[in-house]
Amino acid sequence: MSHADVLKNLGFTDAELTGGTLAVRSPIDGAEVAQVRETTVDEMTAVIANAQAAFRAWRTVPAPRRGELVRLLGEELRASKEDLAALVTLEAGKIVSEGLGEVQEMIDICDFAVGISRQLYGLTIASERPGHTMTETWHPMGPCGVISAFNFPVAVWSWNAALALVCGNPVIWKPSEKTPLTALACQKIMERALVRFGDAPAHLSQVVIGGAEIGDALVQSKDVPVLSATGSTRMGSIVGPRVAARWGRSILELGGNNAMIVAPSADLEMAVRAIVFSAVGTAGQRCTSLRRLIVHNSVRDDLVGRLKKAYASLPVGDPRDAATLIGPLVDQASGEAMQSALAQAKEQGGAVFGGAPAEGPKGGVYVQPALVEMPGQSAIVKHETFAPILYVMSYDTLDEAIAMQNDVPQGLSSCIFTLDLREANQFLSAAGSDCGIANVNIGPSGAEIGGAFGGEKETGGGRESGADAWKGYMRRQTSTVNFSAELPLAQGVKFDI
Ligand code: UN1
Repeated sequence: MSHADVLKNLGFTDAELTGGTLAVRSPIDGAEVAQVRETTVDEMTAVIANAQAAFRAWRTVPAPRRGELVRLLGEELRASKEDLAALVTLEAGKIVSEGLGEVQEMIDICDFAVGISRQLYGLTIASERPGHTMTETWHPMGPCGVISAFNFPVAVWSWNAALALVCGNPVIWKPSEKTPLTALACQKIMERALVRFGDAPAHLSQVVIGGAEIGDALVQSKDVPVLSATGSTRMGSIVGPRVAARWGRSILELGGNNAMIVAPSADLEMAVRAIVFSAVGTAGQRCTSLRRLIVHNSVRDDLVGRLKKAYASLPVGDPRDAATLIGPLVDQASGEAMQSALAQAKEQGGAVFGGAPAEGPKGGVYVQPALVEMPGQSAIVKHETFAPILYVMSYDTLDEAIAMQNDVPQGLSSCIFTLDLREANQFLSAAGSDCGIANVNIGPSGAEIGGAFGGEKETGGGRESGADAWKGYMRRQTSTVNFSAELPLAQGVKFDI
């Protein structure tokens, strides 16, 4: 199917795809796919006011009824799965299976959120005073801003939107400037769900297109009480303090520098498969991508030999071809960042295998994934480069390996390959991995929506998806009700007038 057909199937008109100020290029071949209209900073005032108006109506709709909207969104996503996935491939350069997987992740969170819409549980609390009851209730917060990155151009919005909507909050989404079309397509899918729902307030779901100044309007507005931002640590270090300064709540999903420890007892055949998927999948452009391999000295040569063999035959190329496993990097700047990281790694004592430009459609940035054997965790290893570079280090004792795994500024995802129960549990213990995600015998990427997703340190501390992530989108209220004819004070305080 041509990309013109995909855009038509998703409901785009020619007028929406031409004449705008933002040129959209496909990483596949650098060709311009559309020129979309950008939101102006002046328009942001009305966007936020409209979200506030939607909030006043939506917050009183019963939560299970709000869940019905998200159920319909899930149905519409199922109906548009192939087209939206094809657009993800076109605009973000993901291979077909990963594009489909990303849309599936959206459907999964919708299903999850529908269930949550009937489980926004508070507490009944034992009061110390006779004739009193205490309860805790969760209420909607207000408009929720979502700033997302190019690499998961649609799923990140859905993790936030599905929960925010059942929690009673409108959503304003600022996607990456690199992937506005997928966001506009999601908005169209959402609008179909809204029509079927019937009586939702206008402006419950809005998309704003533009650069940092548009995002900043959300970041700075006290009328956007929840701000969820996914992207670089640099971006988060600006957004976090600004939201805090106006007493807003931020949910930050920033950089990762994810490691795998490979212990002497590891099933190396399985480890190789896990390493290759997590290090080169999505061309190393996931926040959960495997970037550091910490391998026991006794199995190092065997493992590195197997990896070099696997790396040498990986199919790089047009992500639309069924045989391709590694599509393009998102743009020229990414290619340059990769080459610069490899040069720094060499200066810091690394031996580079791979990493050269690869064949692919003209105009796209295609690279061979790189394996870099490092003498230790030098500066470049501690830095997240969004490209398929895997640094390999070795260790002798598990304590040493865990210390190395934790000795980076980021704290998103981690894993160990071992068949030794003691080692696995040490890795998962309080003295083990310091990351938000710690796995055993699977790689660090490809998390399911049932678990809380996010990480510590420079990863930002936010959590999306998972059992109680909904609490991040609601405010908590404690109520004490006196049904007696007395007025006893807590803590035995006497205050007779
Ligand atoms: C991201 O790269 O921003 O765990 C998110 C994963 C996916 C999400 C990645 N479920 O790899």
